[in-house]
Amino acid sequence: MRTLKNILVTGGAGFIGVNFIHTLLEKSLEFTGRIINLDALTYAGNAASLADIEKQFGGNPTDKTGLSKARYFFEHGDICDRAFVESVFAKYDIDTVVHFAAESHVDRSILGPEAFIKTNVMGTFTLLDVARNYWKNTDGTIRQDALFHHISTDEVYGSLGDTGYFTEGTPYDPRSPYSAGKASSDHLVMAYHHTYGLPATLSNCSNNYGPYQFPEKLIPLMILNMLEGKPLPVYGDGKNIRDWVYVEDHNRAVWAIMQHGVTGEKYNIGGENEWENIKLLDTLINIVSKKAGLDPAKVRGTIAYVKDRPGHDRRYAIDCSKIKRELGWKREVSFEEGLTRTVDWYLSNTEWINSIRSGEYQKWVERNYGKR
Ligand code: NAD
Ligand code: TDX
Repeated sequence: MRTLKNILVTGGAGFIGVNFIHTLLEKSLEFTGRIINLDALTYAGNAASLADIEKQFGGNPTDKTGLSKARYFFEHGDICDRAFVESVFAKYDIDTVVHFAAESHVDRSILGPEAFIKTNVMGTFTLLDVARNYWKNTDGTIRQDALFHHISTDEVYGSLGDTGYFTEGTPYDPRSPYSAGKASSDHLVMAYHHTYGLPATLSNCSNNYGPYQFPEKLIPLMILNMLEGKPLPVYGDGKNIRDWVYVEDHNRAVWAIMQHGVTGEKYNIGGENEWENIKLLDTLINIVSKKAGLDPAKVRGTIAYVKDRPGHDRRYAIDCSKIKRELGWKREVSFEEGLTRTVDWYLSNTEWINSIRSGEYQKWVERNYGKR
């Protein structure tokens, strides 16, 4: 088992990163080290999601009394900014990177691909190169007790027909600017492993859902639109299929890889839980209606079939037998349970939602950190 001390979490203010930090610090997954969250706070990052963590574990690294006990530090900045990333490695003596930071929404990548190439490709390159230099031994080799874990997606494998699954050996066939950028970053990670000996692992996960997800993605968007009586936009015929995994199950898999995964290996993570979008929406309508006292028939009446997403991948389905077999991971949260927890979270976190939807939160970021 690896002993991880100073973990740099990139994108720790985003959906999966926030959940990762909560899980690691609050559920004591045999972790006693420090977390350094490096995040640019784009529209998708939210420092408020970690206010409780900041309070309980936070500290200022320059404050001598804070340094001894604090286990959580926030560094605002861009992964493309080499000098900044180098300074963070040196300041905290980083020995582990778990790289979540990315532009993550497919629809935005179609409207404006540039930010995706910058962050997902150039940002990943910058991090890899800084890690390679920082972890270099005097003889030019790279220390092997460090780790760079890269978070990727099942979308790099392309689109499936009615049958079959993505395995770790499935050739890459990305079809959106988002997945092309992620595929590119995956190749860079493996290239740094093979060429320079960088100790790296990689995971490709299916669609996540759970608390703190930005309400542009299918599940939170639909929950909030139902509560606000807005139309529920379904792309195309609604029969595209995604494999859904609860965010905590994904993060436990990431942690298992970080502790026990073999460097140079990639691991698929999935929920073994395929749903047509329209059937998922039907289930969600039942749960939300019951909890919020809405009439499900009326809510169903607000479903609006809209123009399809260009190049919309038809089906994703992950074969995750490798991580189950080799690292003993398995999904713990059923879809019913996970959806119920998610709906409960969106019903009780109105302040978080309102600050995002009203634009107040971005104004706060600009006041505190300046415009990006
Ligand atoms: P998200 O969009 O919710 O969060 C991304 C975070 O990265 C934000 O906090 C944002 O501020 C930060 N960020 C963006 N650009 C940055 C930059 N240049 N420098 C520093 N920080 C920057 O994304 P998410 O859903 O939490 O996804 C996290 C990772 O997991 C991504 O790499 C994504 O590709 C991958 N992934 C996501 C899913 C999913 O269903 N959400 C599934 C599989 C893999
Ligand atoms: O309004 C909508 N209507 C709709 O029908 C939205 C936002 C989505 N959809 C469809 C498109 C997809 O078939 O629902 C499905 C899920 O869409 P998204 O939530 O946008 O996710 P997806 O495109 O599948 O990508 C997600 O999973 C893989 C994440 O956003 C990626 O970051 C991750 O890599």
